[in-house]
Amino acid sequence: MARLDVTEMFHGISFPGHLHTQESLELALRFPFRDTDVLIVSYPKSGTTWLQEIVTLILSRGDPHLNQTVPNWERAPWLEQYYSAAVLEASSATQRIITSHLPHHLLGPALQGSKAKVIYVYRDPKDVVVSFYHFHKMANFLPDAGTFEGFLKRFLEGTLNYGSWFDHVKGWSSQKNFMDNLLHITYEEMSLNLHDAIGKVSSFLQCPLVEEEVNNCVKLCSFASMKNNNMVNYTLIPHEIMDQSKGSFMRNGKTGDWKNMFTEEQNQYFEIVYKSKMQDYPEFV
Ligand code: PPS
Repeated sequence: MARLDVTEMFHGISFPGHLHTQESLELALRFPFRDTDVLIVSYPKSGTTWLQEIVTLILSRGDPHLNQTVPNWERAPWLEQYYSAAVLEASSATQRIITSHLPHHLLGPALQGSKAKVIYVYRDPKDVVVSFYHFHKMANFLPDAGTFEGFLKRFLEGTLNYGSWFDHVKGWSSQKNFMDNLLHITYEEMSLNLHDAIGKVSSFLQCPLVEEEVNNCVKLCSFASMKNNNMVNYTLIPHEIMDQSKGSFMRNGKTGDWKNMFTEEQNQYFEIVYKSKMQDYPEFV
């Protein structure tokens, strides 16, 4: 499946046609979750791959075999992408790890009544937009990045692929008090203390680890370790699709990198839009 220049519009949100079809998106909305499933949900560039690695390793009790022999998109496929139905059907895992970038208003109904464990990861949106901008430059299945000024405008309008960051975060956050099986975690807390973040995820998954197992996870989930792991750094993807000569998928893995990209005017503009869109969500302001 190439379709590098195709965009699928689905419920008013654009998705890269290289990875999505109308049928795969429709199927995701009707997906029969199992109570044993673990679902990682995020807006792109928020720490998805990191969480895929953390969950894989927790469920393997720190054993590196799976995360170093099976690509992340096979052991934690994106539900809405065209290949996931086949991967999930072939899966023999007792506890499936599934990933999604879909907003809650689309995926929520399929989860209703399910005890699947959902982990929502989010990140400072200023770092998200910078990471997404660099990703657009090397991912040939995404539209041209253009200037950062224009890209930032499209991010704030919610017209980039995968839709509005604001709608995504608000939709999943609004479920905090309604879903027992939902954990929120931030990229920043994983950066600050990976050991404790892994502990938080392992308790949520009811998969307690001994100290040595946690330490193995910490080592294998470090930025340096993941950057060198071909099963997660996307170097298995052909250059025509992801051209890592233009920048690495594992780019710098830092918090606050937006300060190296935003001008003062862009920061002010961002703050104004952010405050107006998030005013009813005091935990974010
Ligand atoms: S995607 O395309 O949506 O799956 O991208 P996603 O995985 O959500 O986000 C990619 C960014 O996460 C960074 N990353 C990490 N940071 C710190 N530590 C570890 N272990 C790690 N793994 C991935 C990755 O470098 C991208 O961020 P930027 O800011 O571009 O470096």
